[in-house]
Amino acid sequence: MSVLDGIVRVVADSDLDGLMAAAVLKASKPELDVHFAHPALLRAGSIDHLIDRETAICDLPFHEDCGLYLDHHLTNRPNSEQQSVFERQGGICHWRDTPSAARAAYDLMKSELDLSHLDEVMPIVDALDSGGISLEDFMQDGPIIRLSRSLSLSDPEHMQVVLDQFASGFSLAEILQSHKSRLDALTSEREIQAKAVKENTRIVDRLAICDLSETGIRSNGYLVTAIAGPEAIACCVIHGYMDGSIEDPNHPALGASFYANSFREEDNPYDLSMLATLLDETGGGHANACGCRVQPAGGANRQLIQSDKDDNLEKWLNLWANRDNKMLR
Ligand SMILES: [Mn+2]
Repeated sequence: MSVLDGIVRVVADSDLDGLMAAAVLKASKPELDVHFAHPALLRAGSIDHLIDRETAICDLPFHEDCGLYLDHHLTNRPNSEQQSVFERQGGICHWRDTPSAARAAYDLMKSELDLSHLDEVMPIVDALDSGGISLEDFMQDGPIIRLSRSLSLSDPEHMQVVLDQFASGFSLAEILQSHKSRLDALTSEREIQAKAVKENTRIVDRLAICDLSETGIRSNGYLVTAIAGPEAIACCVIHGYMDGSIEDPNHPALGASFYANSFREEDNPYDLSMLATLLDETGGGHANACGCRVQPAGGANRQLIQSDKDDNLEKWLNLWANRDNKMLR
């Protein structure tokens, strides 16, 4: 008996954590068919056709029709009523308060099979997914950090290759070596990102706001907060395109990600997911890392216009201004 009995496919988030969680499952059951997605796609129902009792969902929002649910995001956790209905219908819920979904998958499977080839990479997956990377390691931009940056829905083939390598027992060194030229190119890409972040970031009321919309450049929170410095408690990164779509990885919808500045000495006391869910009911994630799509002002159901971004930003900043009353965890 395995928890994967009856599971034939996996839908996982398209970052290193989602990929590693899927790799852990695929190590146990190599014939699993793995699809990568992102939270907004799942919440919008765009991948409902992939989700039934034969599907495991990893590192993504809960879906009541799946067979195995594996995650660690607080805002994704099914409530006890949802969970008991799900379990009565045969679903397995493995939501754990772990630093990564990969860790939750690893803990679930470790008694079934030998996962020791992943022991070296797991602590780094945990750290990357939970703000545990030191400023020094981040600035170093080592090969694993670059590998994590190389993963994107716009290159699904690369994701499948890396997935298969981790699932089939390759060592971390072999995997990094096999992608050397791709990873080397990401060193210079980061210099371009850093320049764009420097040019487009302002600090308002201790929130670093980095607007990369319409540029095609993306940045994670680590880079923005490293550049903003300790004055910023958190950051808001705006990315994507006003006429973009959540369905198009090369022209994504206008969205915002919120990250705590994990390089500061004090822990962030605020629940940033309140910002991510303030205007977008499909927004969410962790208290320290979350995101949402920019919404039409006034909640209307229409195409975005130029002023919507500023409208959303103003509302986020209003809530942020009251953070000591409204956003403490
Ligand atoms: Mn995760």
